[in-house]
Amino acid sequence: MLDGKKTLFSGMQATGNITLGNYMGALKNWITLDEEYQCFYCVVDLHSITVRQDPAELRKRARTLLTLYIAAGLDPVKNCIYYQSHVSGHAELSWILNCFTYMGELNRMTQFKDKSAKHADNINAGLFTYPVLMAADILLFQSDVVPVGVDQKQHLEITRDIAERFNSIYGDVFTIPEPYIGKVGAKIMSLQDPTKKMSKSDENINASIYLMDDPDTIIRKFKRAVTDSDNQILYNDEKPGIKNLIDIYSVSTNKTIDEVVKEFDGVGYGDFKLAVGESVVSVLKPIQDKFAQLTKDKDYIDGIIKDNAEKANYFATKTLRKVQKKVGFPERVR
Ligand code: ATP
Ligand code: LTN
Repeated sequence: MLDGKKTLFSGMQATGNITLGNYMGALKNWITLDEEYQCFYCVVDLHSITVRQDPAELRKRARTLLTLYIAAGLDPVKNCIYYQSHVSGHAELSWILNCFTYMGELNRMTQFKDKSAKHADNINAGLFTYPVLMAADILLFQSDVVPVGVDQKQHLEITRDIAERFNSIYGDVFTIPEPYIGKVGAKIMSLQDPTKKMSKSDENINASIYLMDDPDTIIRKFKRAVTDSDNQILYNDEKPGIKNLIDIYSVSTNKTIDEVVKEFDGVGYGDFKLAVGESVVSVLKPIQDKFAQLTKDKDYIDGIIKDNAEKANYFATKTLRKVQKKVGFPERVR
């Protein structure tokens, strides 16, 4: 709770080109929440360097991601959209929380296991303590709600555990956050291997739809999407490829799963894939147009970056000072 309104926090890494999975699992659910909540949406660039990055590329991607937040419909006046690296409280609180997190807890994190298998040559300490930084992001703003895709549920659980542990020692310092996971679209799967989640770090570009893909590319990728061959459009786990396409169509058109299954009863896979592709084009085209328009206005985006970093810093400092006092750091002399 901040200034009498419930608080919401979420973030994305600028580690690659943002995908339809990121959009449907996270970003789409962020729009329209600003009436009810005080919203903070961060580009988590500190998290990004847990995997080696090209500096110029990271800077460019971070700006693209921040601009995409706005292009997708987040109003930057009502929502605080900023870079994590511009608010030093994230790193400072993260250090403190590291001292309240057990190695055993971090050892259980599946994302750490996955990422360290993928980057066996660079299993750095930051990758291991990544969830603590994420906990700091969330707790710094006394967040009540955190909208994420289902893959982040475990990180939310450890955040709650750390917050409860801290509160049990020092009193009610942190709000205990709840995850907010959308019903449909919480896990969009790869178009090339529907048993794996669509991921921006997938090397196969045909496995993911990127938010910046042009209409022809989108249609082509859907046409090539891996499915079974029994040509029946049914929603069940034995048909992961078709199930994924039904999910995508359902999110794109705001129709229920039952409505979609009925609509495509007796239709062949070719026509169904085309319809899914077209529905996604109609969702992404307006975002792409808005993005193109926003990138032309450098001063406008710069202004948002500056103003929102100040706003985020203000709230972050409030929590940080309270925590520093609780753990016993000396008061600042004014
Ligand atoms: P990476 O491939 O670099 O691990 P990622 O594509 O998993 O990245 P993140 O930046 O880790 O993306 O996630 C941003 C947000 O998007 C998170 O809330 C995450 O839960 C959500 N998300 C990521 N992939 C999917 C997906 N396939 N379906 C639904 N939500 C997703
Ligand atoms: N770990 C998340 C990104 C992330 C995040 C956060 C999400 C970092 N800090 C705080 C929600 C709240 C990911 O990999 N998707």
